[in-house]
Amino acid sequence: MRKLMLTAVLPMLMLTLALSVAGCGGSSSSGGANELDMGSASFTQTSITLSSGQALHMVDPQDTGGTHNLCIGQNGTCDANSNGPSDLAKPGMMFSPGTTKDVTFSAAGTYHITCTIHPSMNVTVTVQ
Ligand SMILES: [Cu+2]
Repeated sequence: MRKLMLTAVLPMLMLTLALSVAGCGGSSSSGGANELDMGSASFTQTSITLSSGQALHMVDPQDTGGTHNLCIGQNGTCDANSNGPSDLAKPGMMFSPGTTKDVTFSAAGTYHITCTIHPSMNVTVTVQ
């Protein structure tokens, strides 16, 4: 009985190990200070700080991301008079799992980014 259990559990352990190693390799270029990560219905952070002219690297992960429509605004409503990047102006920028996009904030200031699909999805971008 014990031998049977081991035979069943070992290959699963090996598979889990192999998958986690592959996962690490794939994300080696992520995690930069200018990276904004998305979950299925949220951002993984509430604020991010950039220097003027530095790109905001927006990542909607293939495995843990979701469908998002991001724009400058708050609580699910795009700001019609936003002075942020035109890509993030109303009606917004669509993301699906596996999408990565960069936008550049050319002017210093404080910007709010929200998701029209998930109104509680908000992040504050400070450009110095
Ligand atoms: Cu969303």
